[in-house]
Amino acid sequence: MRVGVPTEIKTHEYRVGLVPAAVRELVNHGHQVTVQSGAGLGIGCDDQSYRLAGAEIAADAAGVFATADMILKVKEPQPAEYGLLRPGQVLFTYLHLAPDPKQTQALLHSGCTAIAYETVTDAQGGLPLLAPMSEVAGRMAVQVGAHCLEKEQGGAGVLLGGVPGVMAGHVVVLGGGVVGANAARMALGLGARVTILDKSLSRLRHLDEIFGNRLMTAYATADAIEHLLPQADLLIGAVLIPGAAAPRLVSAAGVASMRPGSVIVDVAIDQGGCIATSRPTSHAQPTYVESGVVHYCVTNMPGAVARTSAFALGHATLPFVLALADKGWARALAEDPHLKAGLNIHSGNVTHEAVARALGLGY
Ligand code: PYR
Repeated sequence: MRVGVPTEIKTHEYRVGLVPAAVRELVNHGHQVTVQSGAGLGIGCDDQSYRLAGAEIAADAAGVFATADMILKVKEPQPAEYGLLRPGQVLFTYLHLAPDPKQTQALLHSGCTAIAYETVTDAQGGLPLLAPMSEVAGRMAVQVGAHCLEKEQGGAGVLLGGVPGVMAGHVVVLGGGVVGANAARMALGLGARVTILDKSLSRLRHLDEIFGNRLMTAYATADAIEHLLPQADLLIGAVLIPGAAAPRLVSAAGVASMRPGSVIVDVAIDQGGCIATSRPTSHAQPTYVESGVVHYCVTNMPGAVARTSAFALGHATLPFVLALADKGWARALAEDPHLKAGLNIHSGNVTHEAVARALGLGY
């Protein structure tokens, strides 16, 4: 199979769809890989490292898309890329279609077969291709949230870890999945007070066992959320319903009840956000202030730590990439229901139920 890897063009996105070690695996399996010149520079991998792994280098994106049977990317195609996709071509990348009707229409129109990393499943009920980036985003949420709490960033001037004689800051995490657990780990590591909310008691029990009584857990009712908002220095939105739009857990009035200079990091923004006042931002301008609260809602948070993220993502995608290349997409999906769960668009139709429902389309 001919596999193509274009340079990512979303604002300040430096990750790349294949690292050189993965190229080598594909080439060893008898596949041809074409990488756009400079695609790996953001993670410290130059064209020569891809050549040594067996890739051909194309001068531009058109040269990659024109010949590839399968395109491997990180982020959803940008408008400049829509016209480069063609009928029958496989696109394997993050898509996040639920809040994005414009991209959905473009992919339907292209005739491509689009498989979304974020809806591929595993036998444990997890999302193996989202998990590594959820780990990154959860850990980063505390790092960026701590930075936003500084006065220069519009924050209240709170040090999350506190100092002897001054109480530590309070981090409230909505959702105890992969993002939430990683955020809690980082916040506890900094010495913050941390409360995590979830609707699953078994998940709360699990988190309690892992973190012990340094972590406060709360069952996620509207009452509990309303009670905690005025106490939070940093609120982290970490909820996910696979493929679907994120549920709105905090209203505009809830945000207004937070203290001036407190901070929201809405990691769920990729799926539309779980806080009413969240709207997508980019690494170029990551924050805005609404109701006195600093909002950080970057849709590709892991792109800021591109090297760590590209390698972590690459380790997770490689077995699926090899299956798609070795067997062809139809047989690979037929033999693996978990990979099949990634199919979002085929032959001009939305093929994932939760995505179709979120977009108000028939399924
Ligand atoms: C990202 O890492 O950017 C995702 O879309 C999950």
